[in-house]
Amino acid sequence: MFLRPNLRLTRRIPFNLICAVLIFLAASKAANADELAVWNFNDSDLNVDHGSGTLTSNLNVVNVLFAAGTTTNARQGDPAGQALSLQGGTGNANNGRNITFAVSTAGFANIVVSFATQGTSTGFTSNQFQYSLDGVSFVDFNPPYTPATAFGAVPFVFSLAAIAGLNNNPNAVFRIVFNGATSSTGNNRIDNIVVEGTNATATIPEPTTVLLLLSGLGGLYKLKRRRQKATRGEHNAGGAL
Ligand SMILES: [Ca+2]
Ligand SMILES: [Ca+2]
Repeated sequence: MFLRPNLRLTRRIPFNLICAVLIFLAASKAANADELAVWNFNDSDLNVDHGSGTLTSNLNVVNVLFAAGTTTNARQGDPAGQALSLQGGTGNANNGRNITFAVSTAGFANIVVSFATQGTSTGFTSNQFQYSLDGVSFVDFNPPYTPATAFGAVPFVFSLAAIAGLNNNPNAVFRIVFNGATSSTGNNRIDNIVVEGTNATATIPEPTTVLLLLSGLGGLYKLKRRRQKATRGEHNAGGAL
């Protein structure tokens, strides 16, 4: 984007202030979220599909299935494809069990976890999102949630920006504990699990970027002064006639 300064305005605004604003804009751009791990389940497995991470489940294996997914919360142009589909199991044995996904946040901050989900009326109706700083102790985050019966257009989003211990943490782990299933085939689908954060090392612009900004703005300022002098010269010349 080319910034065309209002020359009349720049005469009144301190040069340093303009530089500070430009630096802030550069820093804001660098702070865009990066996807650390994405599971789209389109290949009907638990392996991560973009980025790095490990997803495991302690539900009975026969109740870990895959069914039609959604584009809600999909990234990088992923199609709906398949979704993870988790069943209550015989005797609702899977109540209290979980899926757990470990994603290193090394170099990143402001961690956000999101996913699309839906559930049948006899599926898991009370699901608790948790995080862990060490992969051993898990902490409830937000109250339990109940999925709607269809994916809908809005994903569940858990912003963990306030949990400083999750920043720059190679041992960060996230978990969903499922409860409330009332039939063996009652189920929840989950699709497009995304763990993202902002690059903690890129929120301050590189020194070269700052120098480029300063030199560019300096050049514009000199050009403006030259034009002003030239204009004054023309006026003076015209007045002498
Ligand atoms: Ca999918
Ligand atoms: Ca996969």
